[in-house]
Order: sequence, then structure tokens, then C-alpha cells
Amino acid sequence: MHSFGTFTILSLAAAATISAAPTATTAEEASNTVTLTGVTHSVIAGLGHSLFDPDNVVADIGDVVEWHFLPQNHSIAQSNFAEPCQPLSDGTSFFSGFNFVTQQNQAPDVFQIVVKDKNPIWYYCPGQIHCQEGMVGVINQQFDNPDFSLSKYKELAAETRISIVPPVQQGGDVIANPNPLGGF
Ligand SMILES: *[C@@H]1O[C@H](CO)[C@@H](O)[C@H](O)[C@H]1NC(C)=O
Ligand SMILES: [Cu+2]
Repeated sequence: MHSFGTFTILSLAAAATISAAPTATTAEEASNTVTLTGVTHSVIAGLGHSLFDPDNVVADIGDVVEWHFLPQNHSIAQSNFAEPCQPLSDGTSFFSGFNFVTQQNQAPDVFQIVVKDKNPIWYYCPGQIHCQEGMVGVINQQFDNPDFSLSKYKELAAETRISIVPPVQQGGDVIANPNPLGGF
């Protein structure tokens, strides 16, 4: 019994090491909690070097938001409104990892998330000083509340000194581009 306990602890340690590696929520897992609508919103990451286009997306629950990556080394990470350029403090931020490096044209892979509720989703590129330069975006901004606008979020982002890269890739899927012309 005692040695079994030791074995269990070792197994848990091994499992903990594995789960620290990048993981992804699949659309299949997501569809357990929301019904997918089949609608995809494409966003270009890296337009004019460091912008998102469109940077303001209105999506329904069950829609997919899909980022396509232009040169050179961009990434997608979730923040809250008041603290741009850094991940959520509760560790739940989605983060695509830096998996889209390309010197020209768009990267072969895209990043997808499923919209699970109608709350605003604020996000940024944690590469270099892109967030400070305005590489930020929102899904489902509340347009009737000017205190929480995308332009205000950009102002707050420009005032930060550095960007923080989230520690864990999670909360979405990195997949081969299913929609090469999406967003272009
Ligand atoms: C992309 O940027 C990230 C964050 O700065 C860095 O860790 C990574 O090495 C970069 N990748 C390449 C290929 O430059
Ligand atoms: Cu970037």
C-alpha cells in the first residue's frame, strides 16, 4: 500500500509535467458546452506590420474567430480591458503560442477560438512592442458603453511598458489553414 502511494505521487508528477506542455481545446470539446453555429470570423494578424484587421468583431455564441498570420512573428493572447498587454491574472487566458512565424505571405496555420458567451473578449499580440503599437482587438465590444471602447483599450495599451507572454498555450486550436482567403 505504501509503495503504491509512492507510485501514485510519481505518476502525478509525470502528469503535471506533461500538462505543462502546450495543450489546445478542440472545437469538439467546445461543442460539448456550446452549439457551433458554423460561422467563422476571419481576422488578419500583422496587417501593416502590427495591426489586427478587423480589430473589432461582433460574434454570436458558437461562432468561431480565426486569426490568419502575416509576417513576421505574431501571436494571440487574451487580457482584460483594464490591463492590456498581459494575460488574465486567473490563468485562463487563451494563448496561441508563437506558432505562425513567416517571412512572406500568410503562415500555414491559423488560430481558432469558439465564442462561448457574449462578454467582451479583449486580446493582444504579446510579441515585441506590438501591443503598445496598437496590435490589440476585441470581440463583442459593448458599443453602448464608451468607457470600455476599443479606442480606450488601445490608449491603455500604448501606456504599458512591456508585454507579458502567457505561460501556457491554451484555450483554442492551432490548425492548418482551412480557409486560405479568409479575411483577405
Ligand atoms: C517569436 O517571438 C517570441 C516572443 O518574443 C520568441 O520567444 C520566439 O523565439 C520568436 N520566434 C522566432 C522564430 O523568432
Ligand atoms: Cu504581433
